[in-house]
Amino acid sequence: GSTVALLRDVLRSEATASPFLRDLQRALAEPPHSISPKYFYDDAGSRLFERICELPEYYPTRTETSILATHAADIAREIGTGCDLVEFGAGSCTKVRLLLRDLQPRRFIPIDISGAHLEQAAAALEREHPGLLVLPLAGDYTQVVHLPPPLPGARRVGFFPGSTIGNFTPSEALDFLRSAARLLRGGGLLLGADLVKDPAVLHAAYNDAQGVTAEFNLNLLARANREIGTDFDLDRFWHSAFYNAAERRIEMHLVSRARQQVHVGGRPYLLEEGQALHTENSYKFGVEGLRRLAREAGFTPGPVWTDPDHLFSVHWLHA
Ligand code: AVJ
Repeated sequence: GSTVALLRDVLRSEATASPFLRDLQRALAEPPHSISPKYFYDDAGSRLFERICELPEYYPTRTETSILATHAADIAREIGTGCDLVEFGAGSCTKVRLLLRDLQPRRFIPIDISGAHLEQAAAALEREHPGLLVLPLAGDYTQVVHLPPPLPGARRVGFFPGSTIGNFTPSEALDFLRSAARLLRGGGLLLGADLVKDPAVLHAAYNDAQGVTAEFNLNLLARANREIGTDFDLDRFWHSAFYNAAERRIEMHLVSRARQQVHVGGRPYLLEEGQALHTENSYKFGVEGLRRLAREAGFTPGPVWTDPDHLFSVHWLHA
């Protein structure tokens, strides 16, 4: 009996050693029923996100890409060549490619939570740019980042595109920017931020006709089934995304279609019909509001680049 009990305890503590399991249990057990969007990005989720970036309704990627392509020379003139470049949440390293020719960094350190995806992207980048030192770091940049010491004489420059800053609450964004300012002291941060706009445009971007965003959202449950042995029936949840104007954010939720029981880490959880698991916030910004936030975090805001329709903004912030 006691051997079995001991074994059960070991298995349980091993099971709860998974942060995903722990966070999912917490989200189901008590309000606020919310979980970090970082759990979207396993390999399947990273691939789904790449498909989102190509959707006709999802304007941010296309718009930021055109801003970076149009102003690369200008941006490089502000930043200066020869920096030690660090990207937070680099994914497939697509956007940085637009800057490399003009920026000529001495080294590129992409950080991403999706390790296998990152390794491939880093290897491809090194093949395309012989002479560029690429040092991929697999990990969660919302936790403490341990960077190698900066190259002698090179300023550290951060790159945080995609408006991923919008995934943080305002106070988390301030914390993140504060630590970034500390990490990048003497250099700066090139930051992409999505702008407040017509709610209909926002709504369409997170409710695409092909249902890729829905699949991306539901992948959180599929991933839980694959990795931590949960028993979610994906057909019993629907994708909800709407603009919360008061908070200036898109919210994504997974809503239970019926009263149902699910098992997470061996424990049962009862979900009511209509009960929502909040999976993501995507805050939208005003140019001035973002500069104010950056200043509060210890940066000195420099130039801002936008597109003609003012959909998206790219900020150079001196650290
Ligand atoms: C990667 C956080 C910038 O908020 O627009 C896309 C993620 N979620 N569609 C965003 C996302 C749904 C995206 N970020």
